[in-house]
Parts: sequence; C-alpha cells; structure tokens
Amino acid sequence: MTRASKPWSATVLTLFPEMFPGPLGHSLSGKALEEGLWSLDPVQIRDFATDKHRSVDDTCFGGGAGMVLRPNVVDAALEQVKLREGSEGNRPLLYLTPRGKPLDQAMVRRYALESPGVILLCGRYEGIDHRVMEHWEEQGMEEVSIGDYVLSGGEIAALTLLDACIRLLPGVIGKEESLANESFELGLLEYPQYTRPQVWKNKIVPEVLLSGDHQKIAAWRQKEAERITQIRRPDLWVRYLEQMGRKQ
Ligand code: 6GU
Repeated sequence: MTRASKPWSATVLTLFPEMFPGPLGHSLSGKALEEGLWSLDPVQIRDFATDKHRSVDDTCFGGGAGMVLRPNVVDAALEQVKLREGSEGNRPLLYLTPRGKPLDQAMVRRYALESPGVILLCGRYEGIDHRVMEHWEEQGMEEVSIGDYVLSGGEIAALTLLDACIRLLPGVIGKEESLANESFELGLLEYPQYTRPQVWKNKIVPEVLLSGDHQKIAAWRQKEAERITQIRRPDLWVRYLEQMGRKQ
C-alpha cells in the first residue's frame, strides 16, 4: 500500500451548487466519494457578486433575449479557486459549453489518470461575457462540450464528465470488471451480454458463450464488437482501423 495521497479532486463553479454531487452521490461514484477516492468542492458563483442584490447577470449588448453572466463575477470566482490552488495547482480548468471540444474517452482518460483532478466552470443563461473567457483561455482554460445538442446549463455536462472520470480512478471499479470487457477503451462499441435464463421469449443465448472455451468466447466478443461498430459507427471504425495500423 502506498502512502495515502490527496484524492482526485473536482472543483465545480456553478450557480447551482445544490446539483452536486446529485447522481454522483449514488452508485459507484457515491461509494467512492464516501471512501475518499475522490473529492468534490462546489463553488457558488453568486458568492462573488458585488452588489447588494447579489446579481450575476445582465442583458446582452446588441440586444436580443437572454442574460449574460458578468465578467467580473465569474473572474472573481475563478481567481479565488486559483488562489486556493496555490503554486502546485495544475488541475486543468475546463469551461463546459456546446461550443467546446467534443469530449471523448481519450480526454476522459487524461483528466482522470494524468491529472490530480479538474476545475469545471458551468455556464448558464445565454452564456458568459466573452472577455472573461478570452482572459482565462489565455491562462490555459479549455472549452469542452459533451455532444451536439444544447443543455440549459453546464451542470449536467459537468456531472457527465465527472462520472466518466471517476469510474476510471484506481479502486473505483473492481479489477475483474474493469480492464477485461472495456472494448470501448480500444475504440469499439460493446459486444452483447446475456444472463439467465438460457431461453427467454423464444430467444436463445449464443451457443459459444455456453461452451466454456474462453479463447473462442473472446474471439466471438471481439468479432461482435467489430461488427456492431462497423454498422453503427463508421466514424469509430475508421479510427479503430487507423489505430490498429499504427500498433502493427
Ligand atoms: Cl458542456 N453545456 C451546455 N449548456 N450544453 C451542452 C454542452 C455543455 N455540451 C453539449 N451541450
């Protein structure tokens, strides 16, 4: 056993800190949170408002519907989080926005396994004043999206990113479950799974899975993963072939 080091930590800047840990307080990630395998620090952006009404947003220049988060409020929240980090603070700062780089498993792996945690900034309303984004991107902040659709705020995207990271942290998933069947880690979709009963609604379990021949089973699963990936995700299939080519 190695010396207990600081757990992987997530700081989340949001107007809705009560949304955290939310679903991450349950199941695998909830248990891991209780066990101290990761830690969570939600920061209320509103606490950095300067006026007596604690207002965080204003109407947007140029007209149009919707409100924009004020640059000074978001900046003050980020400054405080960075100050608390100290000089050894090297967690990536990520702004969750549909304009960002699409999140994929390679990015998740990097955030989970090659960094001490993440700092997540969740937007709301029509967005955040562009100048504060520009300023923090000059300091290394990155924009991340979880897909091509629009959520009402970054919080659910942050929960998604965190869930994807947490399940990769050492000790969160048991050894048996982890490495073995994670075909997606190799860039393929999952092969089909079956349990009892052997016949259900006239549908049978593929014979090879009952054979006890582990080599044959592994080969069947690989073939199924490849077949389903070719059909459903030709984009992943091309990438998979390229990656296999590089490994040869
Ligand atoms: Cl990160 N935020 C919002 N608001 N919508 C999204 C998203 C993020 N990713 C996809 N849609």
